Amino acid sequence: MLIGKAPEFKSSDITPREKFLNRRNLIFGGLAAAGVAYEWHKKMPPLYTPSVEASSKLATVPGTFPPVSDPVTPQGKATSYNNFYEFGTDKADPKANAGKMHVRPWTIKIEGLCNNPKTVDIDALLKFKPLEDRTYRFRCVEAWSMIVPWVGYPLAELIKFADPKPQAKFVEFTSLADRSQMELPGGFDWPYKEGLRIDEAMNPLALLTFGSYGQTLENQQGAPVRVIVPWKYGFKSAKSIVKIRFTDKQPTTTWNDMASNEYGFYSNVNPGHSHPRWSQAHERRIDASVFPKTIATLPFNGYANEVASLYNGMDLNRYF
Ligand SMILES: Nc1nc2c(c(=O)[nH]1)N[C@H]1C(S)=C(S)[C@@H](COP(=O)(O)O)O[C@H]1N2
Ligand SMILES: [Mo]
Repeated sequence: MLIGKAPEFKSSDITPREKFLNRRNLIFGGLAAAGVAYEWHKKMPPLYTPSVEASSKLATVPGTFPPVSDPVTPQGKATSYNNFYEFGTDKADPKANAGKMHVRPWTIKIEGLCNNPKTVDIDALLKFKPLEDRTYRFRCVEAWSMIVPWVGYPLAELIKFADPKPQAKFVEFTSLADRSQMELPGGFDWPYKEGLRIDEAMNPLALLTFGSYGQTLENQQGAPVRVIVPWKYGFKSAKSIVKIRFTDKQPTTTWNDMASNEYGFYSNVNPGHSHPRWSQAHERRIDASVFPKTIATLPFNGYANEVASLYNGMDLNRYF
């Protein structure tokens, strides 16, 4: 299978960091001025290097979305304290280990109950719609939070392109699982899977995300493409996606499958509904320089105006 599989890793594929950065700056200077920087992949040979070296600027257009007044979490913090269990269960593991992952070439398979099933190349996907800067609150189920300027376009655009059939009610996301590039620790049923109801996925806040802080995602953040669903606990935001499938049944998802009493399918941020082992009423900001360090958690992570109507008539204690 071709999906998400990169060619064999050869040491000759590695571009020395200095050389690469210089070349990038050269190409970039001209392109950025012309406003076509997001097409940079076209101009460059494929590079199979760790993301720290491959991370590049992404040109964005102004978008409209609810502003966040809290200070943005420093980039170094948001990219060194991560959950990406494929690379290990410690918060420092993803940064230490995800450099091994090849993010080019990369394809995303669109399948299931849709009229336009297709395998799409990541660079085509990246250029499909203008990229926006979207600064979002992000709240992990483990009660920490950060504020990150993500770069992407609404997931709704990809769903419209896929053109789901009327029977399709859910969309399932599958992450890469490749033992040659990842640890894939035991005790999990890899690949990592997540899912949303289609109307949730179509909400303008749900972002198909290619970057953060104006640059392509670091591997540990889920390069080359992930989902960001800011009103839900972090685990709903699947990383390094290789497949999107439309289905009429609620898909099984990694954490819900592991412990359905602890991690619901919906997992909307809800300060009133405790996790069986801890309260969800507060969150610790991973940015140590902000005060206070612990703040009250908001319903739907502060996005109630935008998303609460999706759940009208639902008992959110039952469908947590
Ligand atoms: N494929 C995959 N996606 C994943 C995870 C993971 O382990 N594997 N962890 C989730 C969890 S629990 C959180 S909190 C966020 C973390 O995103 P961040 O590292 O960019 O903060 O990614 C989510 N997406
Ligand atoms: Mo999380």
